[in-house]
Amino acid sequence: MVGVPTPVATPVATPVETPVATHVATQLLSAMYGSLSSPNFPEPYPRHSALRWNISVAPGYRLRLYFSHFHLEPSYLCQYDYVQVEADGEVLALFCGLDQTDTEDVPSLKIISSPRNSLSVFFCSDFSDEERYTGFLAHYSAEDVDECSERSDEELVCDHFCHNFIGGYYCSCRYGYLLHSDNRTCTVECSDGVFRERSGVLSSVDFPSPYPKSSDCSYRIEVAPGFRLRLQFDPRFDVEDHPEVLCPYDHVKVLAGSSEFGPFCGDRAPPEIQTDSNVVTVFFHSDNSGENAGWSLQYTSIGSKCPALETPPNAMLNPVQSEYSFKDHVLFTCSPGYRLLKDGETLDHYQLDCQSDGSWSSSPPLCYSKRPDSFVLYIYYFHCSNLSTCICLYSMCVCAPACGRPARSLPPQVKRIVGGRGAEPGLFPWQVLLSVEDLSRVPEDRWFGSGALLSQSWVLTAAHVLRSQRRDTSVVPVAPEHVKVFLGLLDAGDKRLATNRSVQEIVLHPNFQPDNYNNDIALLRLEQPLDFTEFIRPVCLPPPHSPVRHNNNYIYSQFYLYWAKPVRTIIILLSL
Ligand SMILES: [Ca+2]
Ligand SMILES: [Ca+2]
Ligand SMILES: [Ca+2]
Repeated sequence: MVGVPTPVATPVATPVETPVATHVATQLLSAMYGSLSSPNFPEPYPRHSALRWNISVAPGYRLRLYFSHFHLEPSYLCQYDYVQVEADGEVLALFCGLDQTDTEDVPSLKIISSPRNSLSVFFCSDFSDEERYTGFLAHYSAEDVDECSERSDEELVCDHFCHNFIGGYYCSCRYGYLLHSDNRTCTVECSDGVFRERSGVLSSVDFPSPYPKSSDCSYRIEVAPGFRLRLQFDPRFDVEDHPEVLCPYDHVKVLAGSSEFGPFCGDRAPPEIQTDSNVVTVFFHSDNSGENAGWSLQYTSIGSKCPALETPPNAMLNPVQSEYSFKDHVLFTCSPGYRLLKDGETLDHYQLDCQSDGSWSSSPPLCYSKRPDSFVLYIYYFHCSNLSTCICLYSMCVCAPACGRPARSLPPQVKRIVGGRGAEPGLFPWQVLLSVEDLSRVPEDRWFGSGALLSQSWVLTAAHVLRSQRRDTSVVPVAPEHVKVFLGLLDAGDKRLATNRSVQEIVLHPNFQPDNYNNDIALLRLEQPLDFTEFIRPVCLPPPHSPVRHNNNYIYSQFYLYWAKPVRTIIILLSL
């Protein structure tokens, strides 16, 4: 073994060719000790001799050889007679003659040690002898190799503890480790357990002490759906690497959904990893060598954010936060004097949950006055984008172009109420022309009215426009099929370029009084929804609770619509 103190300093010897035409008698020796000698010993050895002893014992031993007698014909560089000791194809010693010279060696008291468990001795005599030479007598014995005190290459024989015994050795590991199947390295069981807390720390085993070898660890982090995991490595990062090849020995890998990060190795911590997943697996592989400190990381999870909530009129929400994320709840209650309405039911309170996908579990409820003639459906607006507005009717919300915005800005001389002045296209994109035509009556009923577009399907108009003409004061709407709606129209005399729609449903205010025009308000539902264009856009409803001038007093308006579930009718009330 390399580095073993050998009891003999073997001179550099040139392997000697076996004499030509001489038969080599080979003897195999496998006993743990024994002796060998030149032919006829102690009598002079014969000429033309060639003998080989191959000594081989069990692994875990090495062989020691020493000569108790040595008497061979001397010759320059041992060209005549000699003894050569070999092991593993290497010449360990070449001996000849009677005494040590500058060019020849004799065994004297030297002990030759084999590197491993075999040794070969070769004796050769040439065709002549000047004198009588008595040859040699040598002895060998097997001795244990202390593997624990010797190193193979740079590595210790055993990763943790080494136990030498005669003929072998074995390794054991510190508590908590397992001996790898290589019987040398100590590995760990590191793949069980799931991290379920919303944040935590995980690291290589024993961090920052060197991590175990020959290990494949996987760490699973699993938080509730709706959370996204973020990993931040400790700057003390040390995973065995290679200057040219990417992480061939040890590496960290992160798997998050379908995304993979890494492999990471070296002495620089990977950058922060923001995943889109609530389940992350960190894999760590180590090979059977090296001493590196390892890695540690902190993980955190962030819930999906829900859009900002606007408090509906007369409602209170709790808790009020600047932002809400997954698992947050908001409780709605109504101010005194108001009832909470949700999905057609009257409730004391209503809870919205911020869901895993970043949406609210429902639209906010409504609070309406306990007065019996109060509104039923409330159209409210909240921010959708810079260019559009979200309009919710009951719990159905759509993003629509922002209401009340002309396609072009109004010229300064034009007032909101235009007195006989021609308007440009797009200045009043919510303006609707209603054409009522009942040919079944005698005389035929035919008239025009105007309305304001509220949404893709709803038009606000006056009840007297859609009331069937009667002699009495009864209020009956005209048949929807007798009404035609024109939109994006500039000139009432030329409807060719206008968009038109049939009517599906007409709703007159139930308290419309034709004699004095009280509650002169009606709604009309289009058969097919509209696509908003430059010339077709909705008007704004008065925001709830905005001051409205009425009889020279400012009062608050409430303008609500409700899609009442069981009867599918729309009731509108403008309470002033
Ligand atoms: Ca000789
Ligand atoms: Ca041993
Ligand atoms: Ca390694």
